Amino acid sequence: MDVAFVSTNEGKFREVASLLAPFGVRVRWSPRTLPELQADRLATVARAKLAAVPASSRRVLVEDSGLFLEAFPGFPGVYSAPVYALLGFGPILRLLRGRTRAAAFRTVAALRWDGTVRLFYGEVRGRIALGPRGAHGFGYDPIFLPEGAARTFAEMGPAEKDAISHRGQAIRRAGAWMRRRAGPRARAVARRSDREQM
Ligand code: ITT
Repeated sequence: MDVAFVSTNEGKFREVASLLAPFGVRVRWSPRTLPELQADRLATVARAKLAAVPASSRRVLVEDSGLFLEAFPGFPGVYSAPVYALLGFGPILRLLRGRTRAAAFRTVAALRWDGTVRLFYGEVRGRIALGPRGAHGFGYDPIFLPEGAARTFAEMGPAEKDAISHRGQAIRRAGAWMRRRAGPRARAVARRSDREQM
């Protein structure tokens, strides 16, 4: 089974494609810019992105993610993409001097599947490193240390990040739903592809 993933972010696409493969879901990347509603919740933005994809696309996945700093509730949050694009990490590292470095990444994935719309959530808690480290991943990965880890997401390989990340959790939930929804035939194909990977 196939799903279109609409996003301008190639880093997200790579993660989503490898997260959905074990569920027997092939992901086609549609790198379109969708209008981003100004709203204070990821779920509202994710729903609005999905609503902007023409109804003729019957199986579509989008997601909205963000980094949330405990010291500054809601920031950069839904504004994570423009804050990163315009300012990078510098201001975040400066703002956190002398404050709690606790943070979380959150994802809300929105799926349209043959007329049904479903949302799936994921969160990983952690803290902001003192400075950027590592070369993997994208966006804020070099400054995010997931709880219990001594390495940033950018110091981990993709599989290690996927196993614990906000996106990993949300997209695996979406994959499990699609597999259940698609019925026994698709489940058999997914089992075959699992065996082929072993
Ligand atoms: P689309 O809206 O086109 O999907 P985008 O990059 O604009 O792409 P978002 O609006 O969801 O996506 O912005 C989320 C931003 O948060 C993203 O651009 C990164 O800067 C950051 N971000 C989200 N997930 C991340 C992750 O796993 N690692 C590092 N940074 C992440």
